[in-house]
Amino acid sequence: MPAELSPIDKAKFAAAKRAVDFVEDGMRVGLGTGSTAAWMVRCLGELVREEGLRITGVPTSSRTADLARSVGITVIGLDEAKWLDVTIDGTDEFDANLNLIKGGGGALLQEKIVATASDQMIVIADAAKEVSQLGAFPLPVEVVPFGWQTTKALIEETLVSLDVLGRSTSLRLNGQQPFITDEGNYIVDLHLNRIGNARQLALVINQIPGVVENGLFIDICDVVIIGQGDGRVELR
Ligand code: ABF
Repeated sequence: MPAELSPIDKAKFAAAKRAVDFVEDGMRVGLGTGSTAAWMVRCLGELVREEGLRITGVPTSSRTADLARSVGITVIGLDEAKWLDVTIDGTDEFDANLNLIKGGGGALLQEKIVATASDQMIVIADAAKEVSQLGAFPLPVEVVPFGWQTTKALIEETLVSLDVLGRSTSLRLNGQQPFITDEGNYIVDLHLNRIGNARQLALVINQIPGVVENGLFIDICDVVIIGQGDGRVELR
């Protein structure tokens, strides 16, 4: 373990280190985005460089692609890989059913496409990401820039019709400008406090024209590896 890590980084590192045990020679691996996933990419890079592990990585963001190349991982696109053995990614929240809110880092669309195209999705998280009910973390929704205000209004109407609590929405900004995803889209964050029926919400939001994808990952994750500040890990 790298020296001088804060307890939270020790937890993220511990989860990441355990996750790479699932990666075998010759595998095609989906590489997640975020600070926890970055530890996993570094750990995989070490195995590639020092133990000759042969893998190909499919990154879920331009940031992860840059990091993966810099640590010696061969990077290919999803269409070249076609199907992946495993994807390892972080999360913003997970619940007891291993359902997730993702997308705080803005990469939810590629993350969902890549995870769905994998035999197995492993999530790595520190213990603070565990919740009894999803929704305290704002739910990211990726929308196309054309007519985004209309799309945002339709999302708000939908929340009212579903009687979802909270309901405030905000366009994600990067300084004074809209945050732009790798696909050139915007993100609307939904401040809901808690989500009663995550499966229904995920389906209904995706039916709104202008919505590309939402950050609810329902029945996609197979295993969560929870890291603790003292380096212990727990698998769910
Ligand atoms: C990605 O990175 C995202 O889906 C999630 O939003 C975020 C988690 O970041 P971190 O690991 O830095 O907490 O996994």
